[in-house]
Amino acid sequence: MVLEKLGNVLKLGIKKITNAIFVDKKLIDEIIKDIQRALIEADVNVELVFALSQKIRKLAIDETIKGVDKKEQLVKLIHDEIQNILGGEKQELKLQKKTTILFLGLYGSGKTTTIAKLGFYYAKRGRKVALLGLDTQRPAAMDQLEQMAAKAKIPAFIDKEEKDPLKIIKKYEKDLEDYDLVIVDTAGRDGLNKELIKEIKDIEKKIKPTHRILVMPADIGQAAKTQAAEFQKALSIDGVIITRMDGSAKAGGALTACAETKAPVYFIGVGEKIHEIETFDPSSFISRLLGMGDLQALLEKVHSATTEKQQQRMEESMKEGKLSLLDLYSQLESMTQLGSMDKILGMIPGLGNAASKVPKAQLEKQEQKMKHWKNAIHSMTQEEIENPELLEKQTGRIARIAKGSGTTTGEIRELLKQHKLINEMMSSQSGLAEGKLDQRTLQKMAKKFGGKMRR
Ligand SMILES: Nc1nc2c(ncn2[C@@H]2O[C@H](COP(=O)(O)OP(=O)(O)O)[C@@H](O)[C@H]2O)c(=O)[nH]1
Ligand SMILES: [Mg+2]
Repeated sequence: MVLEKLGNVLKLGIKKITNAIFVDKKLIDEIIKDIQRALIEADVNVELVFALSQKIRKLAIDETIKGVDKKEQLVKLIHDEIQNILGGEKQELKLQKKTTILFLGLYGSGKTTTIAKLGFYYAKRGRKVALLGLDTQRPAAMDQLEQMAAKAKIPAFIDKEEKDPLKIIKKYEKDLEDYDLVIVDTAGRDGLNKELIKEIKDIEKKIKPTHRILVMPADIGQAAKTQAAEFQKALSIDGVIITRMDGSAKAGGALTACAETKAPVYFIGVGEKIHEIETFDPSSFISRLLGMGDLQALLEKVHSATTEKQQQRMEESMKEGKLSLLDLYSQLESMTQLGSMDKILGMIPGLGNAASKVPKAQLEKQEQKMKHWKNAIHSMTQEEIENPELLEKQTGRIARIAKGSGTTTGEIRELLKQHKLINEMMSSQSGLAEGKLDQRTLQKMAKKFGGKMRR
């Protein structure tokens, strides 16, 4: 499908957000630029593209949301906004016990083909379907409907001689009473002119259709907006089917244009064959673009990628013998998700066993403390997270952070001390540089770490 490229760009953007440790301005600018280009290539209205970029940027610079929360919200925002510009919630064509659907559209839009497809679609779902041919304008129109109906194995009521659609209606009125779904083919025109409007209105008066559906080909792109609006005004259509979605670079334009005019897209045509019709659901459409089940699956990926990445980073820092406050931050963050204190111990290479030596109640108490620390780190600037020495030098900062995070200056001092301690322990162990430790050093470390925690 043509929109595949848009899907790839969105997938890449989401992956970049997912894997980033910090969602910074540079990253956001880059992602916005990619998404903009892809949306415009998919023929989406520039204004919509711009509005989406603004929303992403606004959320990205929002200081009150941090870490995984920010990533999660960004991914959700991109997903939801694209779903909105595609039409939001799925709208279903509601059939009654007896339903008549009147098809409208210009020449060559795909009416006749789509009527047969839709008949086939509903016949398979147990409806008793008949097609009624009222296109008396085109010489071969009735033959075409007859052939298509044969492919769908449903009856078509046609008259190859009669030129007055109203007479054809009268002729088959009785026969059609036996069917619970009648789909009506009408003549098109080059444009929506008075003649076409009158013809449709006359037919409508006689048939009293349940639905009036406009058929438009995807190739018209954003022009779908004007066309849908015109048909809505003149003939109060209640929905749209977009055909030729399989081949047009303007498919995105046609889809989003319909959403703008609030004309629900019920079905899309994705090929010339009788079964090549699909219901249109913005949310599953995006899932397909993103190659991901649903939003939930996407968000789960944000979480798992975050912890994997953080773990990797942590291990690297360990090897270098330096654990920054940033690493501690990452760990605290993933811990709150993973939920247990012994995870952090387990993540330190070679310290896995030490976890079992710390009593359970102790761990729970420590977890509580960790939550406070996490809040405190949330209230720090990026500069402070990267250079905690700043806090020791300028104690005013500690007071500010404590106030902002609902913690005490004592707790923050303890966090800094703890962080320093871990670093000291690590740099004093030369073995760590190679990522391995002997048994005695390990035990010493575990004791020291556990001992500190007991306070
Ligand atoms: N590739 C493709 N072609 C389609 C689709 N729907 C219709 N067509 C083609 O579009 C052309 C016009 O279709 P037709 O049903 O005759 O349009 P009408 O004049 O509105 O009745 C035909 O060649 C169809 O085969 C579609 O979903 N995909
Ligand atoms: Mg036709």
